[in-house]
Amino acid sequence: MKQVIFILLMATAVLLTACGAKTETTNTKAELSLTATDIAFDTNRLEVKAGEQVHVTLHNEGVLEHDFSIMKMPHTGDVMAEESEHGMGHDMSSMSMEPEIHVAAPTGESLSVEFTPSTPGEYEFFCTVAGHKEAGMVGTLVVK
Ligand SMILES: [Cu+2]
Repeated sequence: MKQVIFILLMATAVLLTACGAKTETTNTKAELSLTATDIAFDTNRLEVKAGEQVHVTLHNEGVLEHDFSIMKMPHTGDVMAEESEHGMGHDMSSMSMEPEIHVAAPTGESLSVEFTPSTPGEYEFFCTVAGHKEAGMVGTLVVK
């Protein structure tokens, strides 16, 4: 008898999980990760869908500070960027304008930024630290 109850409980759990999974698909989130080293990103192409919430985690495995930035990209809602507890290591005052999407990770840290692109297109992402973009820390975020 105990076994029957156990099986019934298991069946209920499976049904509940199935329902839960269904509601989750209506609120999809694209999880992307990017690793920065000195001086490169591990990928130069990221693909997401318009209207989908994107969560990008930047893992800094280099000894320098690196960031993930997009100067201009149409998006809906707020851009939520994590900030390091250790403060920002680089000065961005030399930039003529602030990037709309920006997350900076000091060495050894992984920090993320969340945003929802609204318009299909190709947008450049890069590291704003002086000289890094020129050294190859640049890529394309493709919004489909
Ligand atoms: Cu960099």
